[in-house]
Amino acid sequence: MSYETILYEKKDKVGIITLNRPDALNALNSQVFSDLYAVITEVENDNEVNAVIITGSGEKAFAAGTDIKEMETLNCNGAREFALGVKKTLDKIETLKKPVIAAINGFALGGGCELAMACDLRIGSEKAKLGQPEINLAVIPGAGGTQRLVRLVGSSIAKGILFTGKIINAETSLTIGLLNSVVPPEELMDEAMKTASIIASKSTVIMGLLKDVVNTGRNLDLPSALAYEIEIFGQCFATEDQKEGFKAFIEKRDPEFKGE
Ligand code: DAK
Repeated sequence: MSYETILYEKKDKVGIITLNRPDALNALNSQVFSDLYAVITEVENDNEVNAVIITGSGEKAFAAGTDIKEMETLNCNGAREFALGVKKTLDKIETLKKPVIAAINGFALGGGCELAMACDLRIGSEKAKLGQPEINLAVIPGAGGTQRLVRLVGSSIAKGILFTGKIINAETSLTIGLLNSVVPPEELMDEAMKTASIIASKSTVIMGLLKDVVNTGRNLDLPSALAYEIEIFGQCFATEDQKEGFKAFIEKRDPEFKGE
């Protein structure tokens, strides 16, 4: 299927989504969110895709924010409606049973940073620039920026970023844990593909459970999260892949997972 504002290709069990509005620094308008929702649904139903990379087209930006020109005319109700559409898409990415990697090639600001934070891993080029500059526009982040950022880097550092609206570079983003790794720009997609391929080679059914346990547990108190982990650990033993994984280890061979 083809999409209006994004490009989508499949390579070795990895789905690569490219935000494709380079003239607007890949600003995220409602069509982008709608296209993203549709492509993630396509990935969800595609047994040939085990991991996803999201990146931006052009040399400057992953996404320089939600589309300010589109948002300018919104009233209160319109803003809430827009926010619900955005939330639906970011929730879809976060709850997708397949890991999603943001390959951040440049600006990831506002909604762009929020999109990256809804992904599971964030790999940045040395040119990546991240931030939540909404305060400069006299709005607050509306797509998880006040919540996911706090969970990722802690409330003190998050408040520094949110309250000043300052853009932070790749090195600082790595230091505070907002990025998982940083590589030269020309190596970004290779690095993202390398990580995605490792992930894609694992058992898809167990990977889905693993992502869910981490995400669900983050929203629970520790005793409940640990109890949930034990429950899902038990469920692993009801899968064919668990049996294959253990058998392959004992027989000193590579496992052949079926995702069952
Ligand atoms: N929206 C629309 N167009 C944008 C844009 C954006 N966020 N960012 C850049 N562009 C457009 C510019 O208008 C320009 O278009 P033309 O003038 O050529 O037509 C083109 O992209 C190139 O941008 P610049 O000429 O400005 O490029 P520079 O290299 O000089 O500057 C920059 C790059 C990234 C520093 C600058 O473009 C900039 O400051 N951009 C805005 C960054 C920003 O403030 N981002 C946060 C946006 S607010 C919500 C959900 C989410 C949010 C809020 C609510 N709900 C669900 C309710 C989030 C809000 C945001 O993300």
